[in-house]
Amino acid sequence: MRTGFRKGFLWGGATAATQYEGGYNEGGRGLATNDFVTEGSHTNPRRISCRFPDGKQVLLDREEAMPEEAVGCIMDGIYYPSHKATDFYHHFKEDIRLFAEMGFKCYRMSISWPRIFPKGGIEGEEANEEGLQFYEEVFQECRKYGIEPLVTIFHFENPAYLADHYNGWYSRYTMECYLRYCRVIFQRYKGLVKYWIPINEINVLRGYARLGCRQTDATTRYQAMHHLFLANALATKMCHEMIPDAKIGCMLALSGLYPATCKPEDVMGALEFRRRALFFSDVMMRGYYPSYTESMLAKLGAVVKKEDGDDEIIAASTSDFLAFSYYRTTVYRDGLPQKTDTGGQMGEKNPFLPHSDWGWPIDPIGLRYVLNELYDRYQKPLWVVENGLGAADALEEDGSIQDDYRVDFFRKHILEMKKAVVEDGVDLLGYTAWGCIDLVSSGTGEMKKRYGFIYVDMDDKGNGTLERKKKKSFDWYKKVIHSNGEDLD
Ligand code: BGP
Repeated sequence: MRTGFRKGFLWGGATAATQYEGGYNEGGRGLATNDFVTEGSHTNPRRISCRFPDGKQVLLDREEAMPEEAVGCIMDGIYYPSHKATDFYHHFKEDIRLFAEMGFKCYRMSISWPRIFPKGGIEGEEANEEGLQFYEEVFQECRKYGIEPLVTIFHFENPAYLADHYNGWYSRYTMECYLRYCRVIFQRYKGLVKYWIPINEINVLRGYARLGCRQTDATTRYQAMHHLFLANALATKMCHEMIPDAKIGCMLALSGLYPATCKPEDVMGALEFRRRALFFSDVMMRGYYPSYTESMLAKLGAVVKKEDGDDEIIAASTSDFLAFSYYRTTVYRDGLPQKTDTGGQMGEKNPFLPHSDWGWPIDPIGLRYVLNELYDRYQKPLWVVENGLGAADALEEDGSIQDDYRVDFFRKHILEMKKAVVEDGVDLLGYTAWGCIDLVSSGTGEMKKRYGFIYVDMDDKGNGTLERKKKKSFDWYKKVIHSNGEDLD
């Protein structure tokens, strides 16, 4: 029996370009669909700005279909958080130095696809050398400190050109462009990056901003998912061929789910709702569409067209590991509308759990539950690549940030994760805390919803010096990593 986390356990933190990198119009970068997504808040949802051929500009709901003929646009007088984000683009050396000081063994980040191919990688388009150079320096900086990069290839950010001209992932052409992009980055970074994630949280992708698709109906979404499954399998194959010692894994938002009661309708309904998330890992980990696919798609009203040979492509290359984000659990009651958000599946309030400032239940035991659920189902290595507490941190008069609540959150989650490893025998590769440095919330567009061990001086409107400050949790996490998860006091 294990007594603790494995030697070489990959402790670290995670970020994504669209929430952290900034520099949206620098270094030859093209526009991303997320560059049209406005600021927002808990009560005021983020929107997408678009322009019609006659010049009229309109703000859309994120869940709304993009009207025919309209394209994404940047409107005057509106703040778009992705444009500057918390400016990793100009601070990466300083930030990676701080990660190294915490003792990170691993840093999960994403490459901005339109920074490599401004139009997404259409035929004849050349890769942007300045973009390639930028990430090369980032990875070299990580390596300098012995930090292993874990790279997400597509994290909520589509080249706007592909969304506007090809309807994003609804079209197989986007998949071809994505694979050209993969080939270029695998080739360029093969000596620097060993761990890859082709797609972030595939199960919560929808609409124009995250999927690049103009329509939001179920057929569009699941057709796009089919293309993503193919892209995942082909990228996995390519990665194995080009970088033989690499590991490449799928990634889902897999916060846990409980039935509200033992009423059989609640239990059965919860099982079906859970399948809407596990469907994705079932395909990518096992290499085939599961037996319940037809009835699930029929209920959703989705019709998916496959081409000859698609099933064989998916079967030939499955993921090496299953990475997932875990923020919370949710409760399913019969008849509840089935919804998801950035934290995963959403349902009824759990009366047994405390909740974060943003209303997400805090459930450390749920993490152990999900680790077991997934390991029992797939028997392949797991990786917790996002977990954390979004909280409104306060700057004390002396400039310090006393985030004891964050330490408490992590302590309890890491303890349960340890039980999953030691007592339940789950094979776990690593743990990267989400938003290890403050960044823009994907769900609400706020800065106020902070996750970091490192504070960044910036407000919801982008004002601030961008100065970095260590929070109280910084030294605590350093100790956790140094002791390989033994010292959690
Ligand atoms: C995950 C996303 C991240 C991150 C996180 C927290 O679903 O992969 O990009 O944002 O959720 O969510 P939020 O930013 O909405 O608090």
